[in-house]
Amino acid sequence: MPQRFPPVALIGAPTDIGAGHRGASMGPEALRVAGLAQALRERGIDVVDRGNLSGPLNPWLPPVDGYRHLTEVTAWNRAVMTAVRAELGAGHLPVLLGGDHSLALGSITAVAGHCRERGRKLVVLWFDAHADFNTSTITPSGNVHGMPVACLCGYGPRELTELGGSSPAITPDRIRQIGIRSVDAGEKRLVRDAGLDIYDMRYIDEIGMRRTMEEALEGIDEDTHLHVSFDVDFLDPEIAPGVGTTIPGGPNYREAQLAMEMIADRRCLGSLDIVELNPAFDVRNRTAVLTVDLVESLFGKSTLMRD
Ligand code: B3U
Ligand code: MN
Ligand code: MN
Repeated sequence: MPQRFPPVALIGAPTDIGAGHRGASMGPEALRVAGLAQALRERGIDVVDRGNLSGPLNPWLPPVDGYRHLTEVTAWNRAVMTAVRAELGAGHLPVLLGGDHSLALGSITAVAGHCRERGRKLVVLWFDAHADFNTSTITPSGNVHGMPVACLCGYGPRELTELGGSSPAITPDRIRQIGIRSVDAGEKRLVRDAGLDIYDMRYIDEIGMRRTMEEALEGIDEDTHLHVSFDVDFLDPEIAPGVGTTIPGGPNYREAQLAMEMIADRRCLGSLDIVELNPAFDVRNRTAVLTVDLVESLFGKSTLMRD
């Protein structure tokens, strides 16, 4: 039996407010042009595209007290949180089209609140080349897209850690990070202290994507709300050049597909972020097209063949 998905709501957040390069603001449109809604509809899923949220422009200023654009980042995340909360409340599956990864703060804060209210278990799978666990004192850049996991776990400015009221939004044991291969020196220490569950590229090289995903998916069942936060720079830059910060040595096409397919098999995807796609660095929209392909697998494209 193919999985029945609730209606999917696409929410565009066209901003690069937390990033170190301009251009992720064009991500939502690139995903639409690559046919995201159509691809999901062809899978029999109801899709409603809510269009784009609005928020402040990127003033492109240097960091203040360790943060670039904190006021604007907060405004965007409030908008994202409100939109994601509304979709979850209506029984929909929100898909956030970023935008840079700082926006995961808003979406995961909303998801965590929803799970708390409903007494549901939450697991976040964080696909990324980076741990995104910096704070204002250890960040090399001040860019908030390098900080959302730390903020969600309570390390950060009150504007962001208390976005949803209570802090922290989640505890580190809710998060499993996959594909990590670029962690800053101070960030490494903090990640270790917080006890984050990290399946880095070394681990994937050694035991393979299949066993990595089996471990990352352990304990996840149909009663779990699974949130996937997919930073496109997780992928190897050979196949996905359209991101601001390419880090060599990422998963190839088959490994990425397998990861998505193994998630689909669990049948508990509850919400999704697609972030850091940067069309300014892309080649003929191929990274957006690849991302749509992977999202189709996440929604069970190849499961049919095995049922
Ligand atoms: N860790 C670095 C770089 C970075 C994090 N996330 C992205 N880049 N995309 C930083 O600036 O925090
Ligand atoms: Mn990221
Ligand atoms: Mn990243």
